[in-house]
Amino acid sequence: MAQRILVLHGPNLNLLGTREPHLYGYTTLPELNARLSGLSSSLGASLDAFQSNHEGELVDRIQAALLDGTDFIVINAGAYTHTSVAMRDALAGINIPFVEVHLSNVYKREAFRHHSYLSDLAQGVVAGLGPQGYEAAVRFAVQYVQPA
Ligand code: CA2
Repeated sequence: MAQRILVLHGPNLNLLGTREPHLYGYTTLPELNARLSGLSSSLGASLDAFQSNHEGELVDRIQAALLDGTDFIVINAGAYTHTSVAMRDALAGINIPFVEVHLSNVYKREAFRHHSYLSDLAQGVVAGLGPQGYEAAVRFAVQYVQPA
């Protein structure tokens, strides 16, 4: 069975590539998702991507991962990274391994971005590598789920 990877994008990431390119680059969200889908296919895995600006919808999608056979989650929770106990509880509750990704280097930015409610539950954290950070996370996911 092909491994199933879920990529979750939090609030405002639908604006990728259209605003603040100095922080988040020029790649749009559809372009990023297409790139990640192609990468996972080439590695023999399948990928589903979901973006929402609403905390409850993200919690619902995390819970749904329990039922849809998701093996690994790659998540950029956006600003909810720094605020959401609900997303933390959902990820802790489903017990599916995940990597936390940030496009920007949050440690070079405001102090409130230095704390994450997710990091201590994650297999790993990638920050500051732009879209390449997601690619690294997908490669890690495939290897983690099915070691060569
Ligand atoms: O660096 C990241 O990936 C962040 O998760 C992005 C969040 C921010 O709140 C985190 O601290 C770090 C913000 C996402 C906003 O995305 C936009 C993209 C384009 C234009 C405007 C916002």
